[in-house]
Amino acid sequence: MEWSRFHRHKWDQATTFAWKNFSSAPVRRMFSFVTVLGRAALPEDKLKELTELTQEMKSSYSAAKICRYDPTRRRLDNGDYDYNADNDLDNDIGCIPTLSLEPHLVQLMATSRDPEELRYVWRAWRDAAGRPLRGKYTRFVELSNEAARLNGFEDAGDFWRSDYETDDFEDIIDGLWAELRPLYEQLHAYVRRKLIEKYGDTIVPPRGPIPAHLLGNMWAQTWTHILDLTVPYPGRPSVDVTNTLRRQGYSPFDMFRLSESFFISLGLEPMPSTFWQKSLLIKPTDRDVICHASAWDFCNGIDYRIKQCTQITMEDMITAHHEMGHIQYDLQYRNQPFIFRDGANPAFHEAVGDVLALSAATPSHLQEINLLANVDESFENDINFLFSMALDKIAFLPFGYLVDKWRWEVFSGEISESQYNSRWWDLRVNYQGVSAPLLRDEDDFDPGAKFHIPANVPYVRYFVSFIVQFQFHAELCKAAGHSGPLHRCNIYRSAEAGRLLRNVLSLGKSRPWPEALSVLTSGRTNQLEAGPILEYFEPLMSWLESQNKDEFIGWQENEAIVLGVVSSNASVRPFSAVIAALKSPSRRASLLSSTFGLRVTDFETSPVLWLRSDSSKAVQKDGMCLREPWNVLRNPTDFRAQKPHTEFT
Ligand code: KAF
Ligand code: ZN
Repeated sequence: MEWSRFHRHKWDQATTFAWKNFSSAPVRRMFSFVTVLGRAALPEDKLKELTELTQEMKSSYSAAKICRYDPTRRRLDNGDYDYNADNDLDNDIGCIPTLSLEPHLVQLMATSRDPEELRYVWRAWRDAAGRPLRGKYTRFVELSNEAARLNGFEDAGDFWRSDYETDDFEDIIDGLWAELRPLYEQLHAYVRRKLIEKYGDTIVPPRGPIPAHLLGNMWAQTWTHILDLTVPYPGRPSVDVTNTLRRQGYSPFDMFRLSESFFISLGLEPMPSTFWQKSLLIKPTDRDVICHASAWDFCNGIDYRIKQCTQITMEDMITAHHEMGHIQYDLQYRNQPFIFRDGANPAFHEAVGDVLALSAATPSHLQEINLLANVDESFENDINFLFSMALDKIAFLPFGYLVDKWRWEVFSGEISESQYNSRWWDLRVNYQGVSAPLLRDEDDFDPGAKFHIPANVPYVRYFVSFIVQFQFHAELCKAAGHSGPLHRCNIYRSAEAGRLLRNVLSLGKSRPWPEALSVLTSGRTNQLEAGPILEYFEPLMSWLESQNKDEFIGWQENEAIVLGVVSSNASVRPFSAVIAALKSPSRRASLLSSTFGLRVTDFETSPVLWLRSDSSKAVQKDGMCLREPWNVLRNPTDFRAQKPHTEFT
């Protein structure tokens, strides 16, 4: 609040100038930033409400805990876990929710290979963290939009996109995704096949989206934790050094020191002493803290801190580099005027640490720092390495895109409150090709179970970061004199690479980001380009294509047999109801994940009710199998016996 008052005061002063006519471009640029008030434009009472709302959402998310999985809990006849019984997730007698996201659920999702347990955890987390936020989020959207409009933007999404200082930002993003989608689809098809080998084709549909609980991550956003199930050439040294870190007795501090030493090797800044004194690198046991990693610049030139509930894993070692990248950027632009002490755009800020991690995670570097032994540069080892990088960098892309696609549409009103969850799942299915492992409806609020939604941190920055970091990597490798394939490059100890990186970072936000890219590329380009990330993964792309020769690429929505069709104009939007039965519960649920906002009850005993707006794809006659986007169930007679459910007409 105090900051808002101060900001408004500065704004009052700044707007008295006819700054658009100033001759100095940097000064005009400064004014263009100071004269945007953001949420401080709201009247005091609403500003207070919005601030408190954000705070409440964040604390609620961070305090969420769930109960341990109990495999003895009641099951249905078909062996499916009976989630509706006794509401036992909420009030199970004797159950005290003790498991928190970090570290328990992160680890569970990463290591459990029991689909029932995974599905329980997946659901329980969304019940605990997402659902309670739904009402608050609706109000939050209203207030955010109001603030954005007071600043002259169309809505809060428009305001967020203005960070990128370009009118065709959405087209740029769309174009990049179109270039990368074929690679994603190849990875998706290959991983799906491996998951079928593990879990069988009743859980994983051969031509459908992948159930979201099987990918080793709570949001299916990166898939590195299923490397053991998917590794192209098993029986070779694992590029995941988690066990080695533990064996060698690494502490969280050691991991950050290791990361720091990479920065120093490039001639960049060491962390100031206050960083080591004041950072919180281990989760405290006596209170709830916001565990999601973050990096803080106290803007006084001395105090910089990281907060991270660090576990001894390779993933957290990479995250340590990521967070330290934020601090390094802060340090590099600290001599800029206050208003320019920021990333060229938000994606640049997210990219810095990842750029170093691209080198730090190479087998040759891990070998150099004694975390990996005997990896020769064979084709098979290269593919194993590239594949593990793809489970991180390529698997992430559609998620990095869709989170804000959802929010932009929510802010613009294109997604109404009654569609929050169903539209979320439309995007999840369409972009990621993943499906909910069980029924979702509009009492759920699955977007809210991802940190950045309650914490109100824009997300497309990570999508852009994942692209631009490969542009950085390519240029720094060139500066370092690297020859050979891009994925083998390691810039460790290259003063030249360090100098180039420093030149870009020290600009802060003083110039528009295309100019920063121009500095990076010695004038070759000032645009975001997918070329370098595609070049990096080219050997893997060819390999995947050959592996997927007989594979169905892409995904159709799940398979169903239609038992009946009913229509209605009674609800807010006209819809058709398709009564369908699915072969397995998980398929039935993922099918329902793209419903249209009506609650479906009694779904355990009755055939599934599937709702679609009438504008969408064709619906067929009773008793027929749907074709696109669904295909024929292999054994439809299983379901013929079931009576169509028509009480919904
Ligand atoms: C990135 C890399 C690998 C995997 C996945 C990601 C995406 C994303 C995620 O879903 O986990 N990564 C993060 O959220 C890392 C945290 C952070 O460093 O980006 C952090 C997010 C945050 C936390 C609290 C308040 C605001 C933002 N960002 C920063 O700490 C930060 C951002 C800009 C400048 C300085 C620091
Ligand atoms: Zn970050």
